[in-house]
Amino acid sequence: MNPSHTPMDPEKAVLILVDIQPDFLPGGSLAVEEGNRILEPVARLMREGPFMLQVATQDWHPEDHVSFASQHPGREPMEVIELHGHEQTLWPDHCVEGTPGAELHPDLPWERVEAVIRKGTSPQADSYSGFRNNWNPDGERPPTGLAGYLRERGIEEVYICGLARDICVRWTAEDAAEEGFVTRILWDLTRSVNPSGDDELREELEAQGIEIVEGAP
Ligand code: VGL
Ligand code: ZN
Repeated sequence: MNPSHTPMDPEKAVLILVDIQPDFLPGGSLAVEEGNRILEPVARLMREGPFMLQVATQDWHPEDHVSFASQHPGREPMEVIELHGHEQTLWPDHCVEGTPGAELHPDLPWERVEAVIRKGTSPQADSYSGFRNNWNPDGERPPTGLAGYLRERGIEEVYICGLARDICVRWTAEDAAEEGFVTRILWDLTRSVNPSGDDELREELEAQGIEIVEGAP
């Protein structure tokens, strides 16, 4: 870890594993370039890492989910529309509930994980962050309960890995920081949908007090 960071206290630290699912890996329907490269080091961290608590998020959409371009006649994946007053990227169909692409990736030791937060389960709203849904039709971002769960467990530090760095990892980190957790992204254990924006992303995250950790925590 970067020596400028306060050292971690394993008793107060959670590892959040974001959306490590086959649809986000090469060969999947919303494949993140090099997403497979994180699998081995993440598995090692889950087995041998210092964290007293591990939780996961799982993107889990109904087949008619509003984020799917297929639900918007004439639209293509990656187009941006306005939805409930905010920008919404339209995605290829992905992580449809109950399909193999939506499973927690079979190569990882999920038995170590105490809680799995499924998100994006409502047809009408997307959900990138593990802490709060994206905006619903009422213009609210309802909490998932994860912040309270972590606080009740005495957690003060949040370490985040998984996919995708520039979407769900980013939103999860921003909400964690806003909830008052010391928030660190395990940069090497994430990959972006759009890697060309990584330098800018890093600056924007650091400006919000989110720490970028390279190498092992
Ligand atoms: C994600 C786009 C759509 C992610 C989920 O896990 O980063 N990205 N749904
Ligand atoms: Zn999704």
